[in-house]
Amino acid sequence: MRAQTAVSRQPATFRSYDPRLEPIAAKVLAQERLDFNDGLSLYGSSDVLAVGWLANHVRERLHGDVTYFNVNRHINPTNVCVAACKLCAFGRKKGDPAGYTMALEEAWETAASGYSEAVTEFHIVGGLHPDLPLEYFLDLVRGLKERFPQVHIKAFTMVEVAYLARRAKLTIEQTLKKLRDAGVDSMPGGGAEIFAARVRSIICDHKIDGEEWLETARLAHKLGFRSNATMLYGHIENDEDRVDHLLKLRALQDETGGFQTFIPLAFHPENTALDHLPVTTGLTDIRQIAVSRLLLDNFAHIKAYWQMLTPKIAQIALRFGADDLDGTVIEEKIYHDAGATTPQGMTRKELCRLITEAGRVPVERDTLYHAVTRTEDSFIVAV
Ligand code: V47
Repeated sequence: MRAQTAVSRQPATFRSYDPRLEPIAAKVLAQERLDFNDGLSLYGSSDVLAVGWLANHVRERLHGDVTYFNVNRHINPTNVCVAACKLCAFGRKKGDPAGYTMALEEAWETAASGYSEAVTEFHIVGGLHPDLPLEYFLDLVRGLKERFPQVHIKAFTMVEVAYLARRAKLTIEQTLKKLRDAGVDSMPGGGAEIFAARVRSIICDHKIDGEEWLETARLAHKLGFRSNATMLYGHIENDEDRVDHLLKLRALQDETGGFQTFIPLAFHPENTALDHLPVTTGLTDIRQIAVSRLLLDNFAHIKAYWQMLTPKIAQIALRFGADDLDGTVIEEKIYHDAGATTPQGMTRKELCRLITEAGRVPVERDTLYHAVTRTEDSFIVAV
């Protein structure tokens, strides 16, 4: 993909009042890999603009001004969940009146509503339901493929895959193959949270541990799935935990090359068991985008997920290392249950305006980052 003329590029000279950033800048400009201590210095520096300059340098080297978005719809088939993660405001115990589970027909109908925006991706995640068998999810995916054969199905986090495998008494590999045969095309990045065991045992004690998350992603990549990766920040983790998380993802990416996009997710405390924690600030969010871009030198894309960051911060992130805004995201639930005040969806036009006003060039993509060209009545050729 070629960027348009680089009228919006930054000046070529790095400057910082923080001497700790000088050796890091030298490495970044020479395209050398940053290490653990560099990561700590990037988190610790008060010169966030200089950190952002470096991240933007890498972003423009990789993508020029191109900024990706897609037209997607979220489907959350159930919020019933055996886990009781302190970080989560979405999950409900079985029997809770606020719990829901969609009948298959209902899930397919949900997929169809909003389809006029010519959705190219269904993003499907949900709770770890104690009774729904693997067959329910296979039927769900098969039914979607039958009805919407051209829509890419990005479904089930590594946590869900591991849980489905355990319940079906299958190996992870067998489960992944069944999901693939049913029509799952790729996998979203959720459930990674923070890999550090100390933090994980507090915020999401009931989930698979970090090693299992990474192993499930490894197996998925070996079977040919592409997936994303996330990191939940802004709760009880420290800078070491964040750097550790990013470097573990980088090491796996060196091995498999299967990750497409990294998405830092800011913790939203409202309605969670951690609601005494403050929400993240704008600079923390922006710095997280920048550090991710700099440490994850083998990830093609860094996503500023506007639903979580707010459109305003996500727009600024486009000049701090991010090259992707995610999508129209019709009907987001997980963040809105945790108090997000952003709209539950945005139109293509609104996304393009955010990108253009940041001096970038909007490119609609499909899930695998092929450019999407639309005809007059809105369907779609991926090239
Ligand atoms: O795994 C849950 C996080 C994730 C809260 O792959 C919370 O393209 C903040 O993974 N505050 C789900 N975060 C969302 C996700 C995602 C989003 C957009 C794009 C992609 C992609 C993936 O949301 C969960 C968890 O890490 N989460 N509760 C909360 N209270």
